Amino acid sequence: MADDLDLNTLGDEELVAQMHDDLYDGLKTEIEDAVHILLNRGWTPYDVLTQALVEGMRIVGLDFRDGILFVPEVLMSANAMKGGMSILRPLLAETGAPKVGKMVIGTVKGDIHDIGKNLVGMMMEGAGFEVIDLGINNGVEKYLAAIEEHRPDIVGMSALLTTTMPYMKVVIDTMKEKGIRDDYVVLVGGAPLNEAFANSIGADAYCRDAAVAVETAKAFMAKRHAATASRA
Ligand code: B12
Repeated sequence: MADDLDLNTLGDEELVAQMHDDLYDGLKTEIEDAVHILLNRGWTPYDVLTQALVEGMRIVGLDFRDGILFVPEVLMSANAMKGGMSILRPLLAETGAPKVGKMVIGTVKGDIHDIGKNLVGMMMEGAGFEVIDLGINNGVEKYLAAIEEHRPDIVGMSALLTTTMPYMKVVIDTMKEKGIRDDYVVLVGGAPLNEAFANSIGADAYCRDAAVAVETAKAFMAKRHAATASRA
């Protein structure tokens, strides 16, 4: 962003376009300022997240794919995105509603991508779920320990690399071996996945984005509650 540009003087549309540029350039402070400005103008946290941040990151992703941006630059963008997300996170979680369910979520072993996972976690919190975030690079033992400790309803795994997505099957197979697979709903996501892959590894569902993750999780919770009620 040019030093003399005052973000406050921009209209909403221009400001969002400027945020896409600033995200591209990895300008964290500018992104944080712009998030505050939009919120002060009455934007919902969800709209700021999707229209300004997620859309900006999508553009970064395209140029990374095409070899126009490289890892250090994308890291700067990711850092700027996280700055914006940390402002929105408490606002999205502010529902005050009783907890709908509990989710353990993590990125699988060998994979350090966490923006998508974090978004899913934030949106799930916003929808009333308690979320235990295991972070990145999780081996099967981490998932098992978290399942044991937290007894979640849902286990979520994220993978952004074609080389790491097969690891999800390792986790599910180990759950089967231990006889606990059917006690949990397993949701998987990440850009290289699809429904066929999720079915092939024995997951309950693939979710293409955070909004679908929330809908899917709620649907599974409704089924679980119905099943518990019919047994009672
Ligand atoms: C940002 C980024 C990085 C950053 C990550 C920073 C961070 N803290 O996450 C950095 C620079 C570190 C990075 C590194 C690498 N990256 Co990278 N990265 C990306 C990029 C540009 C964007 C990913 C992203 O954040 N998207 C935005 C979020 C919002 O979307 P999302 O992750 O898909 O998540 C949504 C859904 O998938 C879903 N979802 C995701 N997880 C889950 C989990 C559950 C449970 C559910 C229900 C849903 C769900 O909901 C999310 C929200 O809507 C992608 C390109 C792309 N288009 O995906 C490449 C990409 C994933 N990276 C790629 C590569 C190759 C790498 C590196 C190997 C590069 C290198 N040569 O070193 C390393 C790998 C390091 C490692 N071991 O993990 C490739 C993967 C290719 C492949 N087929 O495997 C991609 C596709 C780029 C490309 N086209 O070449 N990367």
